[in-house]
Amino acid sequence: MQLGLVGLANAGKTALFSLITGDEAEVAPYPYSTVEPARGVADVPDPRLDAIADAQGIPRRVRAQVQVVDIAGLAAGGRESPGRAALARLREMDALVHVVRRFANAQVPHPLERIDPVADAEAVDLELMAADRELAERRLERLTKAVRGGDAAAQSETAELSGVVAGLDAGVPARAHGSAGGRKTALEMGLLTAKPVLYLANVDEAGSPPEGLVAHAEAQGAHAMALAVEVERELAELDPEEAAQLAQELELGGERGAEALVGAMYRLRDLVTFFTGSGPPEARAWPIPRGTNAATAAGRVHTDMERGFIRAEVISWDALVESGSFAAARETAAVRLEGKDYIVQEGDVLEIRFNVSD
Ligand SMILES: Nc1nc2c(ncn2[C@@H]2O[C@H](COP(=O)(O)OP(=O)(O)O)[C@@H](O)[C@H]2O)c(=O)[nH]1
Ligand SMILES: [Mg+2]
Repeated sequence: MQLGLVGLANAGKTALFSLITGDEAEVAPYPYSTVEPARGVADVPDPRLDAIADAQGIPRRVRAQVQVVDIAGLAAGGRESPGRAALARLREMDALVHVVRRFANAQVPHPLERIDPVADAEAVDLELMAADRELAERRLERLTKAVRGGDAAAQSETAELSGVVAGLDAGVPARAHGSAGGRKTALEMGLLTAKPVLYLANVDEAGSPPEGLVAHAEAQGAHAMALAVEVERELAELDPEEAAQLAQELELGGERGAEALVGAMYRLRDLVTFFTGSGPPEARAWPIPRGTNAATAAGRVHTDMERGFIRAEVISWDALVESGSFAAARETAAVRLEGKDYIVQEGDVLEIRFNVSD
């Protein structure tokens, strides 16, 4: 999964990038402190994976990963339109995190000299919608010839896309478009406002996202969360125990930092996690779309496993931890045998039986 960070200058995108990837990128109070897009990888923390590995004495744990891209040159705040290169990179993303400033800091200039999360979110969304409109218009133009020639697919795409464009003109992001067909067309052609988005209010200290921002997100079927990025960055410097204690004093809550963000992204993309690791050498977490069957899930691990899929031994992670080992769980009949059509559930541990003869 590739996650793109968007937002006004100085909203805290690069700060968030370093927090979740652990990479030190240049965080500075200037517009365009980000010159080149920074790419990083965020490990998805998952205590269940550690529990599975600990219970069975498995030394190696492989966490799921999310690619994060901090893209420069986008949405200067209405004074300049976003660069083409930045837009093209954004189109490759699976989902967006829209960072909105909610922190007060006189040393950090705001490009529009205000602290107004909703207005900021709207300003950036407007630019993204304008960019989408341009791309959609170009696509429609390219379709005209085929439409006149009677090409049915081109005709239906044109109808769907025209609807999306009319919505954009009325200030409706493609993800909030009324027709499912239109949303699908928009997503497939990489329209930015069709992508799943998480609005992240970058706050001074613990708190909820501003109500207005929550409403702005919900109007599009999206979500909003709050994160004190700078505080989290300071906590990340401390050793885990100190950090946990300080977090408690600051009332930052249970889910924090990268964990909170990644958790929200998983809910946004409707992903579930299954595990492999019925014994050494490694236990591994695998994110898949909810509703994926066992054969397709096996294919994530190895194409041979899907091709030669026979069946899967399945146990929920907590039952496995309780049993202490896959072998013990088999004896108590806690392990089920499932076929290729079994829908993999959140927290399942899978041992895949497969056979490829050639
Ligand atoms: N007080 C405060 N300052 C922040 C916070 N997040 C970022 N900053 C500061 O704001 C400035 C710009 O942040 P940066 O991540 O470079 O913004 P970007 O332009 O969106 O990438 C930096 O000086 C950060 O230290 C925050 O939560 N609180
Ligand atoms: Mg930056």
